[in-house]
Amino acid sequence: MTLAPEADESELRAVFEATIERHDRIEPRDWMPEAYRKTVIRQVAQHAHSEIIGMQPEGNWITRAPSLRRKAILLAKVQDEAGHGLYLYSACETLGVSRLELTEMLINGKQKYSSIFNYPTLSYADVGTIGWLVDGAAICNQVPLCRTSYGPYGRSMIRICKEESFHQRQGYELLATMMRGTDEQREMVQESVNRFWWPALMMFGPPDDDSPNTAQSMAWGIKRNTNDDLRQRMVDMTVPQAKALGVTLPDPELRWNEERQSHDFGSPDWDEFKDVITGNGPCNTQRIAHRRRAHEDGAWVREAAMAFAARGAEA
Ligand code: FAQ
Repeated sequence: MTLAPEADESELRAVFEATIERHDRIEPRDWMPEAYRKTVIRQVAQHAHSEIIGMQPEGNWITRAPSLRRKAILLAKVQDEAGHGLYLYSACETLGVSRLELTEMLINGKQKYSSIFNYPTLSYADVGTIGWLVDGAAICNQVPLCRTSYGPYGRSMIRICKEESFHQRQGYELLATMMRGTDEQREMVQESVNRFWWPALMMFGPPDDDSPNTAQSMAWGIKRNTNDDLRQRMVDMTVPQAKALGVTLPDPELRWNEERQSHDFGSPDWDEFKDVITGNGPCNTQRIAHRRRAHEDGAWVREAAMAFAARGAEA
């Protein structure tokens, strides 16, 4: 519906609410409440930062990949994550904030990125585990986001999810290959899964009754599921895959619940989660220092590109 330019705020709000009610999209030039704009910027920026910081743990292994084939796969995957970050920064820019401002908020600690990327990658099995569990969690969380209410975010999710599915398959394939190898390789996989299982479940955010943003974000259609719903979906999806791989998920409370037709499982260490998201995880300092250094080292490229564009505009 098109409104006259003099439409007052209550009319604009009614159009916004009707759009949300119909599960339709809010587009960049539509009127939206300031709090909606802020929430989408917060979530999309955090998502973009995660993709960019998320290149570091796996990037750590590119020069030490065990074969040319594994190196080519890993390089392509890490480049995909960079692409995801860039689509998401572009989606965020449609809300009136620049990529430079977003990057500065990341390196100044004013915006978050996913807790998972503050854990170290200690063996090549971690490359497989990240693909299987971290990309697996990302897919569970992001497939519903293809229907998020903010148009540019939902559309960017469609391609990102296709690529994340491929990433998950390559992680699973790497682990399956190692599980068919030597005892030492099988131990490397199990040790890696032991370290990543709980942090992967933390990716879905705090429990619903401790999640300040979920209710409003669901009402606005920004989020389509709660944190606990998606965590449950991840556990139910992963248990049969773990069985097929031959690895044990490190949770003594994990069991099938016939009545709920779902798995019961233990609780992640939420104190550890809080430490990690407040900057005190094992690799927070290193990750931000690395990103800051890359940003500073790239200053001359940005300056040269701006000067070139300005010269083009004068001509
Ligand atoms: N890490 O009220 P809620 C990937 C914060 S996938 C850090 O529940 P919300 C692909 C939250 O921001 C990973 N912080 O918040 C890849 C809030 O703090 P704030 C990225 C977290 O937003 C794979 C506070 O806690 N995916 O990168 C986390 O409603 C492999 C309270 O929480 C996305 O970002 C956390 N895990 O729900 C790349 C998906 N959880 O901002 C490389 C989109 C919560 O008020 C390699 N995001 N917090 O200061 C979302 O779906 C949501 O934002 C949630 C959090 C579910 C993450």
